[in-house]
Amino acid sequence: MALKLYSIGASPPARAVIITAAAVGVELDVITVERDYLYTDEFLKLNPQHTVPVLIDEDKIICDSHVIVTYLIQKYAKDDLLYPSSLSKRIVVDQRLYYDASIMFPIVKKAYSGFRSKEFKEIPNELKIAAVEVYDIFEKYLTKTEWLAGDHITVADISSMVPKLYIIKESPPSRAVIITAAAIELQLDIVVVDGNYLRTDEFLKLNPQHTVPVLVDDDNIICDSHVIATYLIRKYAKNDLLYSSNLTKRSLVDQRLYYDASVMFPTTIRIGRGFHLKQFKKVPSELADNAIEIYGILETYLGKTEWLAGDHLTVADIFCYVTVKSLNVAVPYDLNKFVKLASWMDKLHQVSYVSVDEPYFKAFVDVFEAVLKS
Ligand SMILES: N[C@@H](CCC(=O)N[C@@H](CS)C(=O)NCC(=O)O)C(=O)O
Repeated sequence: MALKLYSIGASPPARAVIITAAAVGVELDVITVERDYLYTDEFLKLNPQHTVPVLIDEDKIICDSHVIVTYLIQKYAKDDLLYPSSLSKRIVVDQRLYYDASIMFPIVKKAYSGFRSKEFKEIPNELKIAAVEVYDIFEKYLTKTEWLAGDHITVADISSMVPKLYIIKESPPSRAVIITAAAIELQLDIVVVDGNYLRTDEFLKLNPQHTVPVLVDDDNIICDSHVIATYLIRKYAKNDLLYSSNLTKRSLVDQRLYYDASVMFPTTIRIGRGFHLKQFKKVPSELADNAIEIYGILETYLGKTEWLAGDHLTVADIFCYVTVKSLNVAVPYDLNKFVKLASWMDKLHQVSYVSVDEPYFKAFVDVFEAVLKS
């Protein structure tokens, strides 16, 4: 019988448990709950600390991901590789697990709850410094041994895995992926690079098309923002609202995503590149006409449904929002003509997780302003 695991969407400690269970071949029945449920009497009886993950294995109720993973390995694994029984090896793994529990995860939690509660819109310096220190410490551990706690993978490595996203700060497709990750409450290790780095051998091995964003998730290297976002939703989201699993509904979302990829974004990037390379300081009329046509087409879609691909927000809205917001910097839309578009943009702007875009959008505006001032 499957063991029961209580989880919240993309909670990093719950994900570490799911990976460990897969590693030891244990079937889990994952019960995804809402944050409010953690404060109900029912859940508080399981875990008075009101946190997930919680594992139920027959009569045992086990709280704290680090305790759960070591329990699963000791009870179900065929060997002790992931959590060695030799005392001298085990203390190294335990030290890394405590480092994750006491230093690394609290940074992620603080950053995440700050965004959620709107306490800040950009990661405070103090947290950035703490995160950089963690990376430095990892670098030191990993110069001594190939894996975090020795010469083979252990549960300490599993607890530290977060998908890595390479981006350029102002890049619209990178920003759309960042908003999507925020929407599904997924933590990403964001690596900001500059345009020159995209042509290095190191990066070309990841993406011969030399474009960002690129996602590295375990062994998967995924290129193209639309593919990355839909992959993240299918892998990590707790429901399929953003990207429906129903074929008919999904084909409509896909159509909007392809419209963004093939028409909206190329128009935006041609304008952006023209400014950046100082080919022009005023948008050429052909490109301005393209932008206005795009606004008109979106206005038509929004005349049919409240959101771009139906009656609720989907990943298509996120992508088209980011592109329109960027295009609007160069070719502002007429608020009296594109009434539905303006109110849809406004509605998206109010969605709490969309605010994660603010510092990145500011970087985009700064690039334009720097060129206009030059
Ligand atoms: N269809 C791709 C487009 C990505 C793209 O063109 N990104 C730009 C930044 S906004 C880039 O990396 N340009 C660098 C280059 O083309 O060398 C996606 O959605 O990821």
